[in-house]
Amino acid sequence: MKYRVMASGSEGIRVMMESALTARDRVGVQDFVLLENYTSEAAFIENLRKRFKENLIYTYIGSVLVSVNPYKELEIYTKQHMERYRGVNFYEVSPHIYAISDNSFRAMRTEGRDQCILISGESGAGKTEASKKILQYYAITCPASEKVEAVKDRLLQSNPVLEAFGNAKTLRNDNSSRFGKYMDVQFDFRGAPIGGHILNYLLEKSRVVHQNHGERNFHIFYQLIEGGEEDLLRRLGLERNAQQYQYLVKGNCPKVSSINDKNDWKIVRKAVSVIGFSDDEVEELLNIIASVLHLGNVQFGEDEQNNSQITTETQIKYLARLLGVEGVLLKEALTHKKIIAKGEELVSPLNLEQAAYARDALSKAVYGRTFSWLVSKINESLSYKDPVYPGRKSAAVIGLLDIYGFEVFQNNSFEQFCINYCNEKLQQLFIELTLKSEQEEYEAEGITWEPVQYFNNKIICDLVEEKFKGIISILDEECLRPGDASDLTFLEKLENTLGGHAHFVTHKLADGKTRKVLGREEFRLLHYAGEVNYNVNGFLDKNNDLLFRNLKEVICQSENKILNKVFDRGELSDKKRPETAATQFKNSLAKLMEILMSKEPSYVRCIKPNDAKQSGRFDEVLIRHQVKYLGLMENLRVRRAGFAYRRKYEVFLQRYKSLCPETWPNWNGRLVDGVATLVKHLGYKPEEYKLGRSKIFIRFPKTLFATEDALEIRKHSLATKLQASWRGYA
Ligand code: AOV
Ligand code: MG
Repeated sequence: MKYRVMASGSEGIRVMMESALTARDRVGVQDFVLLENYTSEAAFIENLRKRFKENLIYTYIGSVLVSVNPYKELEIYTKQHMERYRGVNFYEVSPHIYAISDNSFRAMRTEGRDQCILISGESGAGKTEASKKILQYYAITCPASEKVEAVKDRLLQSNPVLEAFGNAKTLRNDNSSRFGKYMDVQFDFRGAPIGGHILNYLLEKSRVVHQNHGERNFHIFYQLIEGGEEDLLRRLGLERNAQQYQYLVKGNCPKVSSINDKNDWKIVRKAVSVIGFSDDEVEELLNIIASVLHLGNVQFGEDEQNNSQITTETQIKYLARLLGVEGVLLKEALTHKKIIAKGEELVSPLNLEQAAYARDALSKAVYGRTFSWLVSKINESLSYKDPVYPGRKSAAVIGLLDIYGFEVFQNNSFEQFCINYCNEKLQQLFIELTLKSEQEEYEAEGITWEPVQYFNNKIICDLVEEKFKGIISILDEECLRPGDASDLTFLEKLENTLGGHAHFVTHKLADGKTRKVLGREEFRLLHYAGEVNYNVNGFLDKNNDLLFRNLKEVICQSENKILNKVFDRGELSDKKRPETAATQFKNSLAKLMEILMSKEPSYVRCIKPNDAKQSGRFDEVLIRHQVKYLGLMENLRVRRAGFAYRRKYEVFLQRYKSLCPETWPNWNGRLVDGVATLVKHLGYKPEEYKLGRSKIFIRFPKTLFATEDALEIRKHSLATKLQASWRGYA
């Protein structure tokens, strides 16, 4: 900085000084661990900024990859780049998503342990792009055979399909994931990808029937309308004009400059055939998508008794044909409600509002379940079957987690509540696995060091999920309570139970001085990533997620094979109330945490550089906020206060024993003594390492580099000697 100020008077001097600046001054350090002033947030951000300006979007904190969304295509994802990272040690090449991918892959191969790569960051930060890059890396660099090629294709092609049906334009991201995705890539003993399995989490179904201003419905609707062939649209009874469809006009945003729906349609059509959907399945799938659009256009009028009546016969005609149901029954079910009380069927007419509600509930249910079918269909196509031993599982897996990022809108509802809760859980896992476990490991190994303080968001996870007094429990209680339960009584109960909690506020509890007063229907959660106000309107309904019985009956009779599979008649006789949406989500997240805990994790922490989705803009305030809540400074301090590398004694000795005459070819004493002898011979200085109970801890990466280099040299000179001796024989 000083140089620049001095030089500003004269261009000549400036250029000279500039060229005198080392590359490091210009591009910063590639691992934050190497920052001199590593406790300074300003230095951290400055390093990110320098690198971002040079299109260096990746930087490490030890083994954690920090990635800043460039919002432009960079020439760093070519095959040549992939080759550069293949089989190369983490620190020998510049930071890259491929380095993380390769590192996990090699760890899986050498240690035989399942891996997972956890990608986090707020909405639009680049998680989905990162996960796609990782998958591409495996598809291109891993060993292949004809059969494996087909699997690789299917793995890659699953993305456009799932994105078409599960992603949408939001105000935060033009291609926002509206479902959570965890994908296992399965490898065989040679390291070839042989299959995969996807777990999906809570799709934001409400988007099917409503979008906020400036947002869109799921991509597939626009793709079909823009790209669908003439005769296909004719068959489906659709017009090539999104404005015609009530479900597509709510956000007043039919076209997005960054999206080419027509082209995407072609990509998706190709992808479904690669995955192995039959023509019939594609037809039935599109029938469902078109039906949802027709359902949205079903309108109601009122008779003299204020009972609803359908006024749009054409839609019903199409619906009956596309869904394979009886039009009369569908009409009846859309305007009446059937309940069974004391073994007797009671049918009552619906008023206008109720009928619209029933129609939307049907659209959501149909779309949501079709999405789950889609995932199971993809899983079928990716599933690995050993040709010789059908029951045999893959040798190991690498899991990729790409969920919806933390999000705050003007109006936040049940969906944001679930999404942000999910992000809390992921942050909790990060804390458990990096900050906490790192410190615990030092303790267990008897290594002395200075503990680092960090904010543990467990308190917020508990606030949401604790039994009996967590928000989800209280919500469920209201959902199950007969009588006058409503969104507002839910809010009241929250106030009574959680008032005083450090991370929970409502208008009654806010002091008005320090916090903006909230609306009467709102509660605020102080998330690890920031404050979010949630409007309770619709919480009970979305959590109940119920479909009127007679609509279910009609759909269960559908001739559409997909619907027939996903709406099971058994449900109609099921007396037990299904789990609420939030509880299902909570349980599925708990299972996900278990899966992730059982694997060796790597982390990608994505940062969004600005809210305008623009390239080249580095909004410091926004970035500082993310650096803070992602806990990157704490992450760095733990890393620096500690040791960059740790290896079990036996692993360390095994790898490097050839470098010391006393440990080569075998060391017969205690492992710790062997390692001590070895590092003494290698000239490690006392401040460079520590010996724990079962592991050696190496403070700086450069120490290990030097040792790796020595090993390379030795291997090389051995090979040269061997060649020379062969030549001698010849
Ligand atoms: P997200 O997954 O983190 O948000 P995406 O991965 O969808 O965010 O990224 C948002 C957009 O940023 C993409 O559509 C690209 O235009 C751009 N982008 C991200 N990463 C890169 C990259 N490495 N190179 C070029 N452009 C990139 V969300 O799913 O909303 O939480 O729910
Ligand atoms: Mg995404």
